[in-house]
Amino acid sequence: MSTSFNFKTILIILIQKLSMKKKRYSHRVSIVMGSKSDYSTMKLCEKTLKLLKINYETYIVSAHRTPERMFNYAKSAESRNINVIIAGAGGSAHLPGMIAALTRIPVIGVPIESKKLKGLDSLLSIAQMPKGIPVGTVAIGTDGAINAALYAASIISNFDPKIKNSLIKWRSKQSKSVKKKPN
Ligand code: AIR
Repeated sequence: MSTSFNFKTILIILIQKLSMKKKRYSHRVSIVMGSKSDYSTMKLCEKTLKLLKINYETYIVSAHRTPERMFNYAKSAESRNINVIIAGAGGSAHLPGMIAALTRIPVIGVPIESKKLKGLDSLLSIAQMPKGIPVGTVAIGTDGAINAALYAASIISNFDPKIKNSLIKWRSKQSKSVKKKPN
């Protein structure tokens, strides 16, 4: 009787631990963007994270249009065990800087290519953060979205050997794909 009780207790504890572990690592990277119109760029971020087998979540959060959503999102990121935030925004792009101000989690900003200034406005808004609150800024548009995912992978690879492996493999595949001659 007592042996079966002990067995049951151990089993329950094991199941709880396993599910907690799964929950803890369910979303390593959080992708946010100021508008649905940014998704054609930011989906490359998702695609790259998928290739690297990194779990992510994706939301639309606008610093200007949904300021309360932004506040709640940034404030809850740490308790949701997010390791890196990737924030894409265009035009007067406050989103990455505002999120970085609200959380200690590293924020990578992706300047979205705007129609009017081709993303120069987004780039300067994101990169020119005054000292005190940093935002890691990548290139304008799709190159930036892909590099943001790779950069997030580099950060996570410091403490996760599986992601380290995926990243090393990804890089080696990339090197092998480059031909020695152009013709
Ligand atoms: N944006 C939305 N709220 C604040 C900012 N900066 C940005 C979006 C998008 C751009 O405004 O990130 O790149 C244009 O958004 P929309 O919805 O007009 O296409």
